[in-house]
Amino acid sequence: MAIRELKVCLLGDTGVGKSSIVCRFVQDHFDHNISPTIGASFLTKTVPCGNELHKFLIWDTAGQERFHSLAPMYYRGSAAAVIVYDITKLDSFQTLKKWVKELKEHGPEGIVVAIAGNKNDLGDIREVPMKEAKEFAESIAAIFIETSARNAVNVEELFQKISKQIPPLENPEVDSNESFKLTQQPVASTRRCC
Ligand SMILES: Nc1nc2c(ncn2[C@@H]2O[C@H](COP(=O)(O)OP(=O)(O)O)[C@@H](O)[C@H]2O)c(=O)[nH]1
Ligand SMILES: [Mg+2]
Repeated sequence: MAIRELKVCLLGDTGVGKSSIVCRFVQDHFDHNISPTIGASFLTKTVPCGNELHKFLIWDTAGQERFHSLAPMYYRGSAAAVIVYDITKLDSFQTLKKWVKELKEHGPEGIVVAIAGNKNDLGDIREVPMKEAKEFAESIAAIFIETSARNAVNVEELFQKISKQIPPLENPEVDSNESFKLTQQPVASTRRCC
């Protein structure tokens, strides 16, 4: 079975749960006291998709404004971007819209965009209606899903949806689609395991 390496980056405000989503996906673990990401961290996970294996090379970025200028290093050459907001923080949904704009203007052509409304276990203090987020995602042809890294809700599904949206290789023997390969290793990164 052909293995395809797919670079994926996670973008979004600090505290929305990007690292927790990655941690849940890769290690099926949730850490209530997860430490803030500095720069970015890198993890991988391989999943089957049809006749292929998708090896996700996941760059989990730091959400702080001071790291924003590093973001292009992580979305450059990415097959997909997961933009995460916190359903209990309206501000984080506004930030998401800024990321969508930035990706549209500077991101790789054809990048798969997935919008993840995280912390859906906190529905009683929700600030972002699901309908509004879903309609926004539809308007930009993005994947939409609400997740809970804490309760392991829809995290696998998020990456499955991304996998399905990546067009299969015409010739699986040769991975010739350069835009989907990891072309450049960012220099400012820390390797952190959750
Ligand atoms: N209730 C709840 N808390 C979460 C969830 N995901 C993350 N958190 C918490 O939100 C805080 C920030 O998470 P973190 O993954 O560091 O966010 P990041 O800055 O976007 O990487 C931490 O206290 C997490 O425990 C979730 O799905 N539900
Ligand atoms: Mg983080």
